[in-house]
Amino acid sequence: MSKPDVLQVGAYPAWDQEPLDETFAMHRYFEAADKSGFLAGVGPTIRAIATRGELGASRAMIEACPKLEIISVYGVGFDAVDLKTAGERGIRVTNTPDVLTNDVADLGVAMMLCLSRGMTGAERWVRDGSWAAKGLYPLQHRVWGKRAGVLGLGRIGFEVAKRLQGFGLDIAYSNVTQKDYAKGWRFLPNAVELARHADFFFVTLAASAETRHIVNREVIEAVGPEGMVINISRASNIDEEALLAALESGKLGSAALDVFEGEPKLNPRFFALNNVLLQPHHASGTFETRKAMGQLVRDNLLAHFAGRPLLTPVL
Ligand code: 8YV
Repeated sequence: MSKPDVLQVGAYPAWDQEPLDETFAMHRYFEAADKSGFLAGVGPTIRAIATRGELGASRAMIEACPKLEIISVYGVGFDAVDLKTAGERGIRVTNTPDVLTNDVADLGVAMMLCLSRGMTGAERWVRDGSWAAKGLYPLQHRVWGKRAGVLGLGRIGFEVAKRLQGFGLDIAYSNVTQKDYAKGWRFLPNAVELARHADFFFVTLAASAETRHIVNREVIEAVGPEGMVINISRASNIDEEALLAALESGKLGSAALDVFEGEPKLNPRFFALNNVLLQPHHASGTFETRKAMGQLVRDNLLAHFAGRPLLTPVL
């Protein structure tokens, strides 16, 4: 029996690519010089799309594949998949939740600590000889005992809040609904009130058209000149122009960011700032987690083609 034809939107590590190649006829979209020509050529044979969270599957890509049955996303965020088009055609969609939740939460808390305590500058202070030449590193800001706001108490937001408890932070959250598992954390009804509460403002909600720029200028300025925004969700959840303006003017104290509009090409204004921590969208980027994500991508595809229930369906 011939292998199902799968459109591979982005690169995967060798430990994922090999089993995929063994089981499926993988068509490497990301390697094609003429992507629209490539899609026109292979699209009619494609039964599945294997993509990544930040790459998704556009309406045009889906429509170029008339036999498409399933879209398997390597990542928890499926905001780059045109769910409306997929839903209209009864195309299944899967993602890789849970396996990456703790890594993403770990990096969010690590970013807060690293930026608040000036750890990247301190590393340079040691390495460039400043410690010996100039003495003590400049004082930074403590984390423990301050106030945290978590915007979006889903899987990742919940794990972030759990970790923050260990630092004795006064935790509040905002979410579309109050969560009974919120363990005594204060519920605040919207992002602005949460920002007013927070010294550390975590953006952890799933991105969608409805959440675009939910962290707007008003919210950013409510976090304030002593506050920090930490984004481990999607850049689209924050008005990046307003964020840059507030960081440049001092209306926002600092920002720790793992995601950016236009990534991996950032707005160069970020590079002129000394009150930001910039990370390359690697919150789930550990060997252990990425191997689990790749396995889940494959297991969903295998389940689909075997007629078994999908492991982690979105649609
Ligand atoms: C993925 C992400 O690792 O999970 C997501 O949605 O954005 C990341 O954690 C990334 O998309 C993999 O390429």
